[in-house]
Amino acid sequence: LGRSPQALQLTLALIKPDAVAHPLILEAVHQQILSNKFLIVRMRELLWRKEDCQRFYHEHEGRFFYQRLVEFMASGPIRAYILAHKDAIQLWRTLMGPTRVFRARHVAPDSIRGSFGLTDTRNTTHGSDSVSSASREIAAFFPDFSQQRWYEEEEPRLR
Ligand code: RTP
Ligand code: MG
Repeated sequence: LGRSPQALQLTLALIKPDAVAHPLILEAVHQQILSNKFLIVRMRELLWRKEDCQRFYHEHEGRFFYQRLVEFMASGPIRAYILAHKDAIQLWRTLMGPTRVFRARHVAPDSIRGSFGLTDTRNTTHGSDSVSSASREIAAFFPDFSQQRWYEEEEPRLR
């Protein structure tokens, strides 16, 4: 059964340590979430251990930036959100802008990374890149949250 075109989708958004450390940037990113009418389904702040980062970024193991990425993500508190919206995954990634800061500043200067990104690694936010990664990442950060129950019971009421 296909899902209706208005259906809400869940995504995982992270505000990375560079942005959580700066109150004005943290607030600006949070305001982007609100002004784009995302529903904040869950939110928490946490400090990752290096092993958590290694697991989360497993797919990048061996890349030249892996070590600094893992160290950066464990360097201070991060904020995790489960966000709901129509096409939430794509919408959040569009709002973030390109990964690389030079590109973000030129191609999407008003995007979150274009506005606040410091370097290619310290780039303010993360967003799930597919339905399957959203599901895996939501489960990693919010193990008590039942996505199936949300889609079956909450989504039809909120739509
Ligand atoms: P993300 O997973 O964080 O949403 O970002 P993405 O898909 O746009 O980027 P990806 O290629 O998956 O890389 C994951 C994170 O690794 C860091 N990175 N540093 N050249 C570098 O120094 C570099 N390249 C990537 C970034 O923090 C990126 O978000
Ligand atoms: Mg990625």
